[in-house]
Amino acid sequence: MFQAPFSISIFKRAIDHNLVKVHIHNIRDYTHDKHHTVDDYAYGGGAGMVLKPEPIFEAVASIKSNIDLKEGSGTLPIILLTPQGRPFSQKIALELSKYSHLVLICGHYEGVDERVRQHLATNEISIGDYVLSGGELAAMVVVDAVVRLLPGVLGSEASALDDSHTSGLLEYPQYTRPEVYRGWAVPEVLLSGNHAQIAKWRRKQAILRTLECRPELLDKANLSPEDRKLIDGMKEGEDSGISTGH
Ligand code: 4H7
Repeated sequence: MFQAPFSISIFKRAIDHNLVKVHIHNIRDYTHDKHHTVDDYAYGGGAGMVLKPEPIFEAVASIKSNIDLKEGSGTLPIILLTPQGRPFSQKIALELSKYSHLVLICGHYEGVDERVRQHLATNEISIGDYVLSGGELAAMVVVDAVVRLLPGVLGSEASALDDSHTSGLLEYPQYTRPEVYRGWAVPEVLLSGNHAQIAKWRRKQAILRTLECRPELLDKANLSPEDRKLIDGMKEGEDSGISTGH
């Protein structure tokens, strides 16, 4: 399940250039019985199976023993992907990108013994308020968001800083050729070559879009007094032109 995403595009480049290493561990390899049992019935009854603590604790212990944490790099986050975790965000991605190593634990199809949560995991993260059949996709989402923040992974360092959610705003609209498609023209200003005007237009569009689609983001966004003025102007008039077409 992890092979495909990690073998293409940005990941492949990052891994090939030794900017990051991704190791996949199967908790079945940390069992001692003939059938490599990783789950068992839930105490108290009920339909679902529960992942046993031993293989997960042993897997993490083995992984830890192979990690050489450099002086000062401090702790090793052991992250459990779970619906009850801290809601994942760009801010958390940025925090995680500072660590030399991360361990992510994925429950698969079933729940995880509570002792893993309480005594092994150092963090719990949820990628959103929905249920997944396993933690793998959630782990890949977290790894993708973190890896693209690592130095050298994106083509230019500027790209990650420009991202939606880094600034606290949504991204401005983008256009490429043709100049007119089915009668829909690219905004004039983008063809003008006036970079100051273009930057201003983009800032305004990012704010408009955020106001329209995710107004709650504006409260936390890093905005200049000029931006604030712009927003107050947009909020006032009914015909402020707020429409992003959604
Ligand atoms: C840990 C505990 C993450 C992992 C329970 C994981 C959503 C998210 C999982 C579960 C996840 C998220 C077991 C809960 C199967 C759901 C049907 C894996 N789901 N599961 N149950 N939002 N599922 O980040």
